[in-house]
Amino acid sequence: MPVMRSVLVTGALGQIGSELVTALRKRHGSDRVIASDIREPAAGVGSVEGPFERVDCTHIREIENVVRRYDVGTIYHLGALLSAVAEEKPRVAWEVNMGGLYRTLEVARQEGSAVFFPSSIGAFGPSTPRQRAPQETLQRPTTMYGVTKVASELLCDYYHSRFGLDTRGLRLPGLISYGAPPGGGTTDYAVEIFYQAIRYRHYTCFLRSDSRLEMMYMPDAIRAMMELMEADPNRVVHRNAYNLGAMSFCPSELAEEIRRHIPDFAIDYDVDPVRQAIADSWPESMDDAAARYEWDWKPRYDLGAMTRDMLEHLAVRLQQRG
Ligand code: AKB
Repeated sequence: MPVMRSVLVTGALGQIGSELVTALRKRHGSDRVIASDIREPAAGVGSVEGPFERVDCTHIREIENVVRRYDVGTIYHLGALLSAVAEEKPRVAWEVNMGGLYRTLEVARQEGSAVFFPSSIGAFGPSTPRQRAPQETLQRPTTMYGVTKVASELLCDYYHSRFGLDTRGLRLPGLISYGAPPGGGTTDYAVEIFYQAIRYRHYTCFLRSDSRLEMMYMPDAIRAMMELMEADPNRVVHRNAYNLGAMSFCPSELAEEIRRHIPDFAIDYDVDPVRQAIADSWPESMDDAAARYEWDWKPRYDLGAMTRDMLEHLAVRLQQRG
């Protein structure tokens, strides 16, 4: 029987990476999944019980060394800047998001590894239909984050058609989780609100009350990434990248849902013009029919189920932290 090649996760200490590493280690065994990040892990971080390597993805030798040393067959390349930070530092965003992906693809080409990369709802812009943005549609984003996401989709397509590389990606919506916090995204409000609701029964939101966006609970997103990478290659047509959806809501609706569990929870608004402009340029929802048809994607959490689960788990976590 052939020995399974290892899996490498870049950006493993981030919001997605920390949970993806845990899920992959459950599936393939701890020593088969290499966590890597530009930062060193804090002692006692659960997701790094297993091999960890410090890797700066803008340095090709650092990726190459790890991929060769561990015989990596699949790379989940998550190391990237999110939308609001990318607007603050567009030059760094280009270097990290594009430079990191380009070098990862080059190493994957040399070593015959498959690559997953996270595109985003941010790959769309104001000229994209706002409701149920189609799988194939206009993509003219107005943010540096969006520019890097569209360019990444195209670069992954190029490596697939030109070199036969197995590249696959998802246009992720805003992700909600109680593990590692997101850093510098436009949809981060939908995570912060839970922390503030439990701690203070109050949250000041940086987006307008009616800013509707596509969202997803992290367990669904992690399952989607793993299912996509395991999907039958003959069925994977829209590989770079699939629209992915689960629920679409605005801050006032999320607050209403939280109030079902915390009746005295209050929300007010202090709109950040930068993040509001980013949100206004994105569609409110995505049509994920291609993912459903080509690799049987189906979300498990809607707004009600996600809110219940978030509040339960986060309350326990915050109590443990004291
Ligand atoms: C962000 O807000 O930047 C991300 C995303 C939707 O890509 N969460």
